[in-house]
Amino acid sequence: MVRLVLVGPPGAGKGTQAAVLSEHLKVPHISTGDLFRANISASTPLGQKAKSYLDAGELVPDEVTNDMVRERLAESDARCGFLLDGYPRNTAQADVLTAILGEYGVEMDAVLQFEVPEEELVRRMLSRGRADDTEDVIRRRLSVYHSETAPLLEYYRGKVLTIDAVGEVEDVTGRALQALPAGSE
Ligand code: B4P
Repeated sequence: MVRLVLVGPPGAGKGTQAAVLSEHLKVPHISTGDLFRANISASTPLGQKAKSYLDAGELVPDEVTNDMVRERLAESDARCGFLLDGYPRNTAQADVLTAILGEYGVEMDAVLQFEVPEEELVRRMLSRGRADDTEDVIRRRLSVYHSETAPLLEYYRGKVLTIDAVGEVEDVTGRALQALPAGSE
């Protein structure tokens, strides 16, 4: 049983690694980006609130995101661990996550930080070509990462495991699994 947060700039491969790691570690993969995109595709009220923010590369307002995560973490499969991909994205969200986990009497085990040089991030996102992968929006998302999300590394000081995320997907997975605390699998 392990409770992990994945942090990294847009395009670092959080979603890619989270999918593989959740299989290895047998915990659910909870991606706020995927939850927003599913709600946008289904035109739910939540999706309608989130769409303009994703389109602009801005963070969706914290109250919308926090409520969505609180509901997801209340599901029974999250009782035995989880892998949070893309949440928290700022220190205010991290405070809410700490409070939610406190209600269950648990805390995060570790934060995996994926490091990739900026030119490689841009190359990956442009070749992926998602709706929010245009040059202007990518630039905005990178800037939001540096100002809003990078401070989480200080917030979670002592729990951060830094992974070199350049190279083949399976090599990055191997590095992440090796870095995890004993007993995570
Ligand atoms: P996310 O969905 O979290 O997306 P991301 O950061 O762009 O991508 P990720 O790092 O997961 O990269 P991926 O594996 O796909 O966020 C999108 C938007 O949602 C945000 O801008 C924001 O608006 C909103 N949002 C999400 N969470 C939020 C929150 N908590 N609060 C507020 N708003 C929130 O990989 C990228 C590409 O690289 C892929 O094409 C992949 O195939 C490729 N790749 C992966 N690993 C590779 C490797 N080792 N080598 C080469 N290519 C690789």
